[in-house]
Amino acid sequence: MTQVVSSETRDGIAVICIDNPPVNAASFAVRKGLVEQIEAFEADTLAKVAVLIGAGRTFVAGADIREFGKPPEAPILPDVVSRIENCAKPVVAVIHGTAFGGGLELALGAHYRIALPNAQIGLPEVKLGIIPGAGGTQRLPRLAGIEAALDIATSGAPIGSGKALALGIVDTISDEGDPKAAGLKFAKELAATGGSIRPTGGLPAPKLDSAVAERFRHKLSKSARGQIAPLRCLDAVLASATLPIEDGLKQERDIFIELMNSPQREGLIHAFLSERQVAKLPEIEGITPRKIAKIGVVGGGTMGCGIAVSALLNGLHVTLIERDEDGVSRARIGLERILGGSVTRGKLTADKRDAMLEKQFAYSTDYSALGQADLVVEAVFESMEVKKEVFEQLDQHCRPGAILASNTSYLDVNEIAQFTSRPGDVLGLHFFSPAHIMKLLEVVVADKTAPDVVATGFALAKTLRKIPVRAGVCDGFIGNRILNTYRTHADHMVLDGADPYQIDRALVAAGFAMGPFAVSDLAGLDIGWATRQRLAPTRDPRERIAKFADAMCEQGWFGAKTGRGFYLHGTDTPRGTPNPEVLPLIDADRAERGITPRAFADEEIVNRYMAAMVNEAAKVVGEGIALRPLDVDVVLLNGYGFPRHLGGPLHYADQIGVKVMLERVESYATEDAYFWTPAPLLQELADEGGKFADLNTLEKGTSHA
Ligand code: T1G
Repeated sequence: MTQVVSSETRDGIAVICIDNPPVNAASFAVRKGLVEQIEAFEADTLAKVAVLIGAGRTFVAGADIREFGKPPEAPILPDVVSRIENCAKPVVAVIHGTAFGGGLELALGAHYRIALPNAQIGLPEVKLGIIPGAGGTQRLPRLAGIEAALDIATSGAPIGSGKALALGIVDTISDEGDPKAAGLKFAKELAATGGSIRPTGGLPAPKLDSAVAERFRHKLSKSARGQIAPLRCLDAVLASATLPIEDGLKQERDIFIELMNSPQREGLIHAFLSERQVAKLPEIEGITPRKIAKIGVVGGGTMGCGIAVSALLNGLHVTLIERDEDGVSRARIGLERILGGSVTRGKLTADKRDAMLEKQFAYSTDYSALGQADLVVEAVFESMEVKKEVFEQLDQHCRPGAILASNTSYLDVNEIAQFTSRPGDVLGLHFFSPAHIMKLLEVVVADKTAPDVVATGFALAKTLRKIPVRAGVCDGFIGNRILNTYRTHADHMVLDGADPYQIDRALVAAGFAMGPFAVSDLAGLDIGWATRQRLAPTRDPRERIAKFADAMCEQGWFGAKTGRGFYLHGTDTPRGTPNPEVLPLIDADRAERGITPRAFADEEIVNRYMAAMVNEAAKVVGEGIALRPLDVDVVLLNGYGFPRHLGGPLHYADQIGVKVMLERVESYATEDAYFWTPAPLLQELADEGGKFADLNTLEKGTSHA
């Protein structure tokens, strides 16, 4: 068995190598091994300089997240970093891949740092609800200054090797190609010139500019939206300027431990691990996906263009089909607008865009152009008749083995599959708008979808750098089905007396990216209107459906795109200005129903909104539409602006307590028993004293349906 940390000394240089796949996380074994190897190096009179490298694709990506929540086992990381810093002979860290969090902190403990050109460094701890806990907030400002350290540590965003060099975080960028060669070359020169130790912690304290501190405090108090870690991180970094290093390190550790025990940390780690868990499905384990190099996209509207751009940017060949030449012209404009945006934002050079369009892209009005496609995504108008026409054409023109996917957001994929002679090759691929940016992809598995087609859906998501979540067939799949429920309840609260603006404010204060009415304005109020009309024929008479929203649509107010919705969207109207004509429409709806409006506290608004979401989410899991609670969490986090630090609706339900959630649902049910029918799974878990998290592990061949 290979040692997790090994060392090899030749010509006076000890190469200490961390080999803990996949990302060399600083687990207990790594920490212990590092201390042992540093001590051995110190004791070895033949070794003059030590080089610290990571095996495989990266240096150390951070502390081992899987150990969080367990009692820390000595040696803890801050002590390992100090041990390196206090080593009597020089230690050189060589960074390739990523040096994140504890990985960067280890490198800061070394006396010299070299980066390979591809290296990325960062302190992403705030994204996990904590702050750096092994000296990052004290040593980084001593090297790079307060402002740069604040930027890096409070945003959690990585920087590249060039910027790290400019900021003095690394000493040089090596073009040696591999970390060992780079380290040996640097160490030999160091040994030859008698280079000495250079502890980062011994550097003078950085200077504090109070204007910079205030700027960050102001920015973070706005952007943190309920998250504790970014502001606590600011406190820790600022302390580097005023406290001696030992006291600064102690304060950092105290804040770190406080945050490590916070529910926000649990929520953010749940989000991180769940986003990696969603693609692990027993159903596709060991199944080889089909090869995807050429894709077709049918429909050049917003969705089709977004999907085409996502595929192009990730190296696929794309043929886009439109109905006629006018359609092609519109698609061309749409596609070029999106790509133009990528060029403006510096994500793509104009040359690359031109080459991509020339070599990877084609338009056609003729389905026979899809003859060689490996997979086709249909993104046309949401009507079963239109889908039928398209899928019959695809069945006729696509080669055997090609995968036929629908981007429908709610239609029955089983029915769509029946329009072809090959239902095994059909699945839903539900992208979110804008499709070249949004990470979520619902992979909708119909009754007859073949396992290797499911596997290909997941493989395609990886190619497109998206987060795939398996969904079963039902109206709205996972996300839109749950959205439809909590959005309906937001309307109920308005009917009963809350105003839409209070609801939006309360939910933003709770950490949501946007409130439901602001979201509707952006998405287009006509979408909800169409859904209500579509569902009307099958609607149960007990269902409460607000009329004020229909009345708004009847006035032609579809939200942002028409300049008017719940809010006004004129170019010179301040953002978030309520449309003054909405409240009278709401009053009229209430009057017609004989409702005397009552006041809602913000807390009640949030509790009800969450309960509606959790209850429907529990139905979605109970019916097997989502495989596990974590799949629902990932969908709501990545497609619907659910606050990340709350971990997703079902993680949140566990935190509040399943019993409490059920009690809330039951108490609301006394006013509307139809809407608040408790989910059987919620009931079951509450009866058994269980948690949603208990259902997150799947055995092969099982489902919770
Ligand atoms: N600990 C344990 N496992 C980790 C890990 C970590 N830090 N980072 C990644 N993994 C696992 C991940 O779960 C997945 O496992 C596999 O590695 C590949 O990851 C004291 C407290 C490094 C850029 O926040 O940003 O240091 O699913 O699919 O796209 O101050 O992972 O295969 O079983 O994401 O190539 C700070 C988090 C920790 C880094 C690689 N560090 N990781 O991305 O692959 S806190 C981080 C990442 C800390 C100290 C503190 C990315 C990556 P599996 P992947 P990738």
